[in-house]
Amino acid sequence: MQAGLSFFDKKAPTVVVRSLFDKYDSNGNGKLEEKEMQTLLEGDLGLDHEKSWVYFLLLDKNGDHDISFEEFSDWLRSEEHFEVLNDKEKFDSLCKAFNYFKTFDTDDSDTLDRAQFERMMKFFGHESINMDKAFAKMDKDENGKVSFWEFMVWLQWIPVLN
Ligand SMILES: [Ca+2]
Ligand SMILES: [Ca+2]
Ligand SMILES: [Ca+2]
Repeated sequence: MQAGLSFFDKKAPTVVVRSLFDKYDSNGNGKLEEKEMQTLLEGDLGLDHEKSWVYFLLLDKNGDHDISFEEFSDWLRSEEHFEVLNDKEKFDSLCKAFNYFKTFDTDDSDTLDRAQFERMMKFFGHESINMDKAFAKMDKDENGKVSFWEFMVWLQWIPVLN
């Protein structure tokens, strides 16, 4: 993990971010899928498989199971420096949140649709709120589903990248 930290830099020029992205995009399709991110997170940064998977979903802001260049760039420039991964307490919170999230993700898509969202909100005690408004607020990119990242932004248990 030590070596990897050097490429986190808020001011990293786009060309540097791009060359890193291209390096891991081994099939050259312009996005980093799970396997390619495993090379980075597990192979080069030394995360174990569980951490790598939860972290992958946290980086996948729109929840489509690919890391786009934009998502990759947001991450590298966030200066988050694996804070969540290196802090056991924070990572435990992340895992706990992930378990909640998956409880309501009944179709195992790693995103919550409108109905799943409503069940989740009721579980958290938000019975009488305007569900449409609340959904629109949590679904930051307005793609009709709540990603794990959007959920974590709402939950505010730990600081997550924006
Ligand atoms: Ca790829
Ligand atoms: Ca994505
Ligand atoms: Ca969304």
